[in-house]
Amino acid sequence: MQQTVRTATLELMRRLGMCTVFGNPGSTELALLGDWPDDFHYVLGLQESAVVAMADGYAQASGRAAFVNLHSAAGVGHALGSIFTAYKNQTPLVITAGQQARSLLALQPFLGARDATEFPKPYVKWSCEPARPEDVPLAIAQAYEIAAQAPCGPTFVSIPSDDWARPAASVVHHAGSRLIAPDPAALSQIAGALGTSARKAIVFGPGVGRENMQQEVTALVERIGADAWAAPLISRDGVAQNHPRFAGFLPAAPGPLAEQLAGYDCVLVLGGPAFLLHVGEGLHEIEHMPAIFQITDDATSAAASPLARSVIGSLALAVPALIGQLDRKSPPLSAARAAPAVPSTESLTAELAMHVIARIAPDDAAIVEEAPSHKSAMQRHLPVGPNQRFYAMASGGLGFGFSAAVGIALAQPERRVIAIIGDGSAMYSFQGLWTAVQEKLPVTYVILNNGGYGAMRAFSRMMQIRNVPGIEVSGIDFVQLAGALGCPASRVDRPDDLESALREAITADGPALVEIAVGSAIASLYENRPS
Ligand SMILES: Cc1ncc(C[n+]2csc(CCOP(=O)(O)OP(=O)(O)O)c2C)c(N)n1
Repeated sequence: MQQTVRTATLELMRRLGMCTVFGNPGSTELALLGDWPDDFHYVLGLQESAVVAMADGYAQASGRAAFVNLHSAAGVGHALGSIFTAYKNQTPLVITAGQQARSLLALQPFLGARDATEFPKPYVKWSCEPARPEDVPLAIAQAYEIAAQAPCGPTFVSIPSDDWARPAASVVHHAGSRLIAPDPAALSQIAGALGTSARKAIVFGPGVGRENMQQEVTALVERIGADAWAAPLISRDGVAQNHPRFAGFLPAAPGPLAEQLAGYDCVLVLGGPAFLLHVGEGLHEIEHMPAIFQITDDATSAAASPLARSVIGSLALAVPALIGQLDRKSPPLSAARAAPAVPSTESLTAELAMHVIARIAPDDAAIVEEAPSHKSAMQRHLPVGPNQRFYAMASGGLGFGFSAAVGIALAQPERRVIAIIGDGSAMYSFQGLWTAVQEKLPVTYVILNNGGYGAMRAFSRMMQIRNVPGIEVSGIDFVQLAGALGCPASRVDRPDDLESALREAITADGPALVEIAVGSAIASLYENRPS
């Protein structure tokens, strides 16, 4: 039987393992979606920013590229914030969008996307509207390869609606190798520096989780007796936060960062930018940091870290090679890290909520965080264990966590996903809850409701800027919101009710939501030292 663009594309997607499609449909996508095959799962998101965030979570948790289908320019427009975040997260996504029929395009039609390939730039690695309909499957194969090559990220293909029915040939596609071999001489130099160093630190970035190298990096830390620090604004898990050598979270402010690293004579940054900064405080001080090496698969990020001596390579090759060059004898491990102090049970605080979640969360839970002013409470009281997973966004753009939790649960249904989300952040992609309900996913939403944008309150105080409008957000009833979308929900106003509400939500069959009234006390930002 003669293949069409549609059948050749579906065949390719099967071979690439992309049979889950995250989308929101319109008339320009119908020719793809009609007679939807039984072996494909269409995951409907009710707004495109939620669609892409779900796909981002799915791709991160499954470790492979996810497929997205959006509706022409308006759908891509809604999705742009999440595309920016996926780009910063270095998540491989093949994003497709419908385009008006080629036969109409010259007439400036309804739904026609002008300069469609330009619209998502610069936050896609590659963008294409194939010159001929029959080139669509090949464009998708190329989009997949480019998305999955380091540094991973989203790619974009715009597809005119009349292309799908046109004849096309099957695509011959052989997946390329994705690993980048580091320069052995440069690795020997790092091994030499670590070997002679008296006080060494390993800083693990999000690349460690992305490459699934948590165990190997932990073995390296143990082998050399280094302190293990989480990179500033870490967005994935790495060395377990209850490991005896875990030292804490580096701040995203250059002065405090330099202060934390001042006592070391050798620092090795693995899988992350060196360093992701948020505020400029003490910028000149980073010049006085100790010798810094980094191993990353992202040459552009390496170039933006002038202080570090960079080796470009995959951690999957670099870390075992480095371990092979080091002394065989590991220094003894100190006793396990002391458990964090128990927060007061007098009032209902984010600290107390984190403490209770830490106690009752399954030891293989996936924790999602998007509660900016409560980051340090989480870092103090909810240490991510060796079998747990952690996801946050690397971009600074809110709207990722709530929907990413849906994609993570779809990819790893055996894990309980616990999404800890601020009331402000929740409202950027609350539509994700509808999908979680429809798909019956084991996601527990914990909404820390402080009646507004706590991080903005904290920044205003830090920057001594007064009377800022638009940061108090009262009057949202999350229990009713969740109920309207079919999700069981409860609200906690007293410390005594916290544990039972959380236990119920964490053991629920499908999704559940707990809204916790944490009060509006202004949190301190960048106090990231563990207690
Ligand atoms: C898309 C987007 N819009 C606005 C901001 C600015 N912003 C940073 S933190 C924040 C408040 C978030 O509030 P919430 O989720 O309730 O967490 P809290 O800060 O109260 O802990 C806002 C609006 C942003 N980072 N991203």
